[in-house]
Amino acid sequence: MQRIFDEHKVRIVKSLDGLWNLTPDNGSGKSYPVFVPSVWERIPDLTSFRGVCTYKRSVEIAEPGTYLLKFGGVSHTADVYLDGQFLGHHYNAFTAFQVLAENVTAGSHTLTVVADNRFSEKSALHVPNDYTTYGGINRPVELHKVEEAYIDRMAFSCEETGKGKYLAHVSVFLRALSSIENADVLLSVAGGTEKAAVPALSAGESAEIKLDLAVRNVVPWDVLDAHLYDLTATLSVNGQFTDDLIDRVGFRTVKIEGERILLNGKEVRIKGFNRHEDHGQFGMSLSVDAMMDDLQLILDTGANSLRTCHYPNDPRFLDLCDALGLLVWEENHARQLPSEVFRTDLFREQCRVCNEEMVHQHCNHPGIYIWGLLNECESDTEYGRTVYAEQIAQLRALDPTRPISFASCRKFTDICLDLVEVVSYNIYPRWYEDDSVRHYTEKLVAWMEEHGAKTKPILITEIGAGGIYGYHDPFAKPKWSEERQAEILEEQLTAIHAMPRLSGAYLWQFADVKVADEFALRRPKAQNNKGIVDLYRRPKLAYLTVKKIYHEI
Ligand code: ADA
Repeated sequence: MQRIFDEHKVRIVKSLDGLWNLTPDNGSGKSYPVFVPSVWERIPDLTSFRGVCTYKRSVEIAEPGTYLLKFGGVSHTADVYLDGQFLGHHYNAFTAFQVLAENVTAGSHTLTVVADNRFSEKSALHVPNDYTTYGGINRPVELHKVEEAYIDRMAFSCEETGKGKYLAHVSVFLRALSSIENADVLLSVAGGTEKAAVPALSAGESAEIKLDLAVRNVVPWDVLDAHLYDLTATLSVNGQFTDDLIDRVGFRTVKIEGERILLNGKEVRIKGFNRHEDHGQFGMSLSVDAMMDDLQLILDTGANSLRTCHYPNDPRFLDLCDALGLLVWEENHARQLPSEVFRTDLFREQCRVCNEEMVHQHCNHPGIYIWGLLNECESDTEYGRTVYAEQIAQLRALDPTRPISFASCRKFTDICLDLVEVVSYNIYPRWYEDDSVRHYTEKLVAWMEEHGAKTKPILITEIGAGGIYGYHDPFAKPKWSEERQAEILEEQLTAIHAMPRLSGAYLWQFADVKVADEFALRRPKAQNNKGIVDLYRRPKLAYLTVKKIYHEI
């Protein structure tokens, strides 16, 4: 399943997760049984295979007709075929996509997915980086039977109209596969229902049906106090229910008021972690229970928020954050891209698509309170400003209900801070810069105030230090020892959370992650060792340091 709850009761959905056959294009002539979803690096022969693999499985169709094949993610490029017929292409491991198969006969069919995780001139977002681009069908696969028209997605937002009272604004996006008339959409959420007529549509046409729905006696969604409601849209044609879509929403309001971020009118102070989708055993394809294990640890430390560094996350992880009341900074797929990549039309197009998929697919998650973009890219040049402005405008148009920010590393040179509602910086005093945390941060904040951050909230989106699991030296406490990491994090978090001008910080980072070979010389064991737990979630000394401080704040 692509969510932690059923998205359909009317539509017939079948999971295609399970055993597939995988053939790497490496001249070995070998094939392997493989469980989907997973990364192919878990196959011993393919632990470091960067290339093309072909996945195949048979699909039994009982009812002839039209089907959607929905992929939660394929890393990092996919070409999909049914019985050899090309159905569609997608780039980017971190966003979902679907392909349409029409006139499918009853019987057995062969589904083929060609996955490619190579770095090349065709890939501007998946590049050698301080995290790993794995290979494979990394998120769940589903087969959906659709009729003459179907509900493609919904967009939900709400405004508070009184205690426990909200006005829900919902857009239901439909696609017609053949002409329809005499159709309507029935919407229900939190005990309210509303119906709207659907205009006659011809084959291939789409429609956005807007509905407003007043609800009462609603319990708001709040930090660490989650209350979720099923949002259900049902499509009927000629009086017959033909399709539906269920999402889970929370009633909450996010506002920026001067230097403060407000959730339901109360100030938010972030005690967060950066978390990559990476695990020593699962690679980027964590099972939901492994995701929940991470969140149990994160809740245990007293944290209240996660930053999805540096790409859109698995919707099932976002569902868990919604259910646990964890705030999420979700961001598009970009990390410190070199100019020769950043300054290409391919990069701008691949980012544009990623932004649209991220917002369309994730805008209903109540936990997401802010959209981030372009981590540590070129926000200190005129060209960079053009790109930031273009993408901020795109995100604002896609979702006017959430603030936007970007994590800058351009200390004292950034020229884009005026473009966003929340100003954010990644800083590493005591690790990369040997300066006192308080002095370093106060100096930078003073500069920010003069360069676009005045009267805006400021977040520290990264702060941390490295520590190699199991490396101890309590006397010298050299860098990379667990003792030194704990000591630095103590100074960092204590100083940051003693500065009322800041709205909080995201520690870099929750868990160690594997990095690309190109980064290995700067990363012991070819890992980014700044986690408070290692690849396998074994806690370092710093874990207890963070837990003590987060519970005291
Ligand atoms: C940057 C980057 C992170 C990570 C970090 C580090 O801030 O945004 O992805 O690479 O540096 O560990 O140095």
